[in-house]
Amino acid sequence: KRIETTNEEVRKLINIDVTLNYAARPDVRTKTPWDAPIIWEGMFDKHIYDQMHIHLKTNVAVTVFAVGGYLNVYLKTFLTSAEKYFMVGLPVTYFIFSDLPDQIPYIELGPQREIKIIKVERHSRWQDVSMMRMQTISTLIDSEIRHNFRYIFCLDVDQEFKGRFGSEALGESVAMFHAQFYRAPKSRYNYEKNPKSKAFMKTGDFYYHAAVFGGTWENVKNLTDTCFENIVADKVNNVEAVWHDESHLNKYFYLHKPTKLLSPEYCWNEKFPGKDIRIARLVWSPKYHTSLRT
Ligand code: 2GW
Ligand code: MN
Repeated sequence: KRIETTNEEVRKLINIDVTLNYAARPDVRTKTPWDAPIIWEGMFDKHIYDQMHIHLKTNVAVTVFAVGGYLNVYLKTFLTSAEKYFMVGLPVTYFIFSDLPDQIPYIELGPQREIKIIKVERHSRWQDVSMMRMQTISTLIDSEIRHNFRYIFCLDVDQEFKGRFGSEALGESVAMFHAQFYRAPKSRYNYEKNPKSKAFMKTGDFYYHAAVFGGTWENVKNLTDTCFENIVADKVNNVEAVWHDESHLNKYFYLHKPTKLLSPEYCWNEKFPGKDIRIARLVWSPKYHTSLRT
């Protein structure tokens, strides 16, 4: 088990992000107005990041939900591709939440990598499957992650890794640009427009994708608790944000600025024209809505 205080101090002393080369990508936005880096291919030295994180004994918890039909359709591709590209060289534990734990496929894992399976109930509404993840993740942080891990990434299962998604993506509080909106005017963002919802916002910084978020366990704990409280308050008031947990996540990141942003390389839709995208690291898997959303 790691010693939290020591690691905390080390983390503050060594800020690897000072090695980022912002000038390497004059073609895209590489910093937010509050000076958080936006990570693009060409800006970072992967060896510096990996060596530093190995030295710091960094480990990463991943949470992923595979409930109902999503288990058979997406989980195997997600896991096998993650083993090839996600935080290779670092200890990673996948926490897989499923209502069908017996049906989770066998996957060969690399050294220092493990899978933990947690049974969850299947909510009858798919909107609740998605939204209730916030509560489930928060509970897992309390019971397990805070004692054993420094970082956590919370990921949708309907995605496939196709390129390095490495330690350069780790940070205190990490948000993901939504591939569909990163070049769009703010007026097109899917912010919640109903003032009765806790997710309501008139303006914001960017539009974030809930398929990828992460950070230190402390920050993700605060995020999942806040989003879940707001989701419950909406239920009490009989309203539901149009984009569910993603609407609440966007409100959270507007009020609590992320310290690192991932360019759309880190969650890309290969059907979009990718003029700025030199490498697709994680891509959206196809949707089968008519058969799965029932
Ligand atoms: C979700 C919607 C419709 C039918 C099924 C499900 C479903 C989702 C399911 O049957 N089983 C399941 O395990 N899930 C989990 O919830 C799974 O991990 C999946 O990746 C995640 C979010 O659902 P998904 O991927 O179908 O939603 P997207 O790709 O449209 O995602 C965005 O919007 C969602 C809210 O509507 C979430 O915020 C999500 O994080 C966003 O990427
Ligand atoms: Mn998804």
